[in-house]
Amino acid sequence: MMIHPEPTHEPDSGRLDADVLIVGAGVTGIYQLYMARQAGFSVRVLEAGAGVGGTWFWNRYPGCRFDSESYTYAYLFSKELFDEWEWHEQFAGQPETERYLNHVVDRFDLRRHIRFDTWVTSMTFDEPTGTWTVAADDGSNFRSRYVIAATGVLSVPFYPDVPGRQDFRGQAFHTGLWPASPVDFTGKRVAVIGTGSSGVQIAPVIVGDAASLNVYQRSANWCTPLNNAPITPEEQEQLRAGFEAMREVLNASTAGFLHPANERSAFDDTAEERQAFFETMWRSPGFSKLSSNYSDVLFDEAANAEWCEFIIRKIRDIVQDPDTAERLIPNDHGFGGKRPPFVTGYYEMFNDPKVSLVDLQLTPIMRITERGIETADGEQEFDIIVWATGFDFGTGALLRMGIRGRDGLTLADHWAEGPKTFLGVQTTGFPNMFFPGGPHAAAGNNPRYNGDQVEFITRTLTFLGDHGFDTIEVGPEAENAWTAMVDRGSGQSPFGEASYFFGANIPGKPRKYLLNSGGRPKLFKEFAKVEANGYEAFRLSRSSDGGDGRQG
Ligand code: NA7
Repeated sequence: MMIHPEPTHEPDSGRLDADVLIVGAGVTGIYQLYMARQAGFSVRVLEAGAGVGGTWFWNRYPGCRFDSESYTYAYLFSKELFDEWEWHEQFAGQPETERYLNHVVDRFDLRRHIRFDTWVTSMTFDEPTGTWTVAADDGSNFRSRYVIAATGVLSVPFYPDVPGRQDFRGQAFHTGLWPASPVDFTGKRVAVIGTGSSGVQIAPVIVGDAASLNVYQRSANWCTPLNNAPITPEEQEQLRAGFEAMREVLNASTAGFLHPANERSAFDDTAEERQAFFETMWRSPGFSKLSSNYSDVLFDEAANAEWCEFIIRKIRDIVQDPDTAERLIPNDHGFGGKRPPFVTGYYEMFNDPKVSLVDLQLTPIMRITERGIETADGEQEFDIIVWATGFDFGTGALLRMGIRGRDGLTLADHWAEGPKTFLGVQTTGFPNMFFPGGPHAAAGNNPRYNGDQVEFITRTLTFLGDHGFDTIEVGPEAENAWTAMVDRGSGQSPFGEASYFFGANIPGKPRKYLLNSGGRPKLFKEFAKVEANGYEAFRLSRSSDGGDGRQG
């Protein structure tokens, strides 16, 4: 049972509910709560869900799991926590991760600061007092000096605008909003729409019980094996003994992974050596296929084509029906052009006679009907439709929270052409607001760089307190410079403009790169610069200044 620590109340106008108000009790929000408490701040967390976990609370669909190694995704701020928690698999499933996050919250006595079932509907900055008022859907509101939106990058599920979606009389679920009570697929005719990471994870897991499974694919993806495995007792020991060394490797890695970079180019090797190396890659865990592959495989067309050819041969070897195999081969991007999914038994699943692939490039969906899905090829009846159609990445949650900064400026207006940030933590016009784990931070293993931001924000709040400042706002020069760096760096990213990392999956969304190719090293460098020069890039002020804004 979840505990609501304090009753709803209307604060009086002069009193703050907390120094720091955090929105979201996912991986980033929990860490921010812990850090801010450690630094001595009073903190209140508002969480929309009935439990902690964020992504790992909402995405409880069968088959949902990490594709970053469990121990590299976990919190690394406490050696004791690391030692006492035993991950059972290299890539933990959602239930284990949700258990872990609950364990962290209880172990550090954080639950009493979290108010659950609380959807934030607006966040308004009050300039004279330098404070924020945050309103929730149940009519309650909260005042704090600082607000930290830890609302995640993959937290707003996206439904495509397919006619008739509401007409379907069977059961329908989005992977990103999966119900708490188990869905029974036994003997059901099931459709899965979407073949991104979520669609290819859920399909092989539910197929066993289902009467039939139709996978609706608009674009094929370059799926390679996750190669999950249990963590043996010997490996557990090694992980514990190597904790500090692992942290160092992760801190130096651009994407926050352990997989070592490969110095060799694809054409440094003979064709035979290349095949042997690709075979090793195919058998290697998760993201090593990006991090440890030939150094040019993501950036050189010919090298990329070699790796793609290798995967194509694998698909043709595994999938017995040649027509299905051909349709599973991507035709609109090279490996890494979109975020590649990692799979367990996905291609093999198509050898089961009750599974069919529906290629929407040949037969597009016309509408959802009361009984099922109608494509250009006719109507197919279903009992269950699973929408695995993705998220409004990066900015989705922030832009839906009714955020208003100085002079009534809305975040939606300020970011109309795409997000503008400094360090992915602040934006001009929104003093005392931070958004760790939002757009522009880094790319790769999220908790690593989100955690870096949380630590920087916490040090910043401490700095403000120590120096008697109570308002901080990044200046436009720093915001423009960081945003320009992100835009320039987009060319160094393997992800193409067709990727959701550019907002391409959301109609009308500006095509702007939402990550930061400089990764963690770039963040660390800039944090150090900011702290060494006493926050020159920011306007700092005291309430007693009347909000005039004095440079720190
Ligand atoms: P993704 O990776 O955005 O995948 C969404 C899928 O939904 C993708 O295959 C889309 O096809 C498909 N889609 C979207 N709109 C439609 C319509 N209208 N018709 C048919 N298919 C459609 O989201 P996921 O949830 O799988 O993964 C998100 C991240 O979560 C993942 O990368 C991990 O970081 C965890 P498209 O490719 O656009 O043609």
